[in-house]
Amino acid sequence: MTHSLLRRTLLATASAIVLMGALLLYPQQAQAQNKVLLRVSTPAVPDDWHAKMWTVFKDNLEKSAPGEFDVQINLNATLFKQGTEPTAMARGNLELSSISAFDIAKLVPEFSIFTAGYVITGPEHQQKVFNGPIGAEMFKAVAEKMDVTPLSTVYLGTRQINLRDPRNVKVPADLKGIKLRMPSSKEWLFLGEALGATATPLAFGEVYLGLKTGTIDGQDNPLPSVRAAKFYEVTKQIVLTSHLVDGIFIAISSKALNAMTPVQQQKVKAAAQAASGYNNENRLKEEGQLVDFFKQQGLQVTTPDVDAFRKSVQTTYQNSDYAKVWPKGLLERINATK
Ligand code: KDO
Repeated sequence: MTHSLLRRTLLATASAIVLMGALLLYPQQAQAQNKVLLRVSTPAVPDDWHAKMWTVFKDNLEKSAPGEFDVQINLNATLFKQGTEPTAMARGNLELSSISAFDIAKLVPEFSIFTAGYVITGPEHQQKVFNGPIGAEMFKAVAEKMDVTPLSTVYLGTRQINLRDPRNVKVPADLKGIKLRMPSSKEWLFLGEALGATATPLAFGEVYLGLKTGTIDGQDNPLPSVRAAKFYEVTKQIVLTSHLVDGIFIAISSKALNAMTPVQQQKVKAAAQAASGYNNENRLKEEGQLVDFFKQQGLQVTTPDVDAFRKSVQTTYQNSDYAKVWPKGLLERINATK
């Protein structure tokens, strides 16, 4: 053996010994490096069910695959701005989020059928549609066009209108001139306009202040989110329009999913199901109890002519460009799903 070869062999042996020593001394750090990183980003506030469900997701994975995953939960849109999550996931900068039909419709236009008011009729209908053949077809298109894979359907709740100042609202015309905050995309703004209001874009995190200062006259959200984000502190009325049975989808970057073993993929899917199950059960229960809570807080809770809202919103969508890209017969199939 030449002198230099001997030196290199000795050096390699020494580094191997140092590495083995480090692994023995710091097994946790070594393990952390091998863990599958799952970063979660959501605009949800900590006290909302679809924020808490991520802890269920994390705990479920920790039980089924101890030490295999490093789940990092980021709430309040601190990691990615609301609505930018799908792009971040497709680029590999984010692994998980809960994405809305509105986010999806930007890239999968036919998905806009689920952004239309009064299409899905209730939480059960929602689960049946998305857990059946329609969901399978639509999710396939999502995976193909967006590089993200939906894992489960989360009931966000039924959206209601929430106003800063009380107003007699019976039909859409009664919302004329109302600056109704909607999330920032044209699909959301269209829904606000279809309700008869002047839709004003604003991120979820800015709504409380907007209501407080009066830069907006109202907002729409499901009742559990009105409670969790404390919008009832800065508003005086809830109008029960029930205009959108809203769903979000726990989705994972396809790149991240494909890098896992089949067993890990199954465990991640099961954890997503457990998380949405937890949300759906608790949110539904709470949604049924909140009218009393808001009344106790001094808010007026009123019921408009929901049929008038339904007719007007449905006609607006049917006559829009959105309906032109809905696959033939899809609306009828959704309506027939029981
Ligand atoms: C909202 O901004 O009004 C909305 O309800 C839209 C949903 O798609 C979802 O992003 C939700 O906010 C956030 O998760 C905060 O609850």
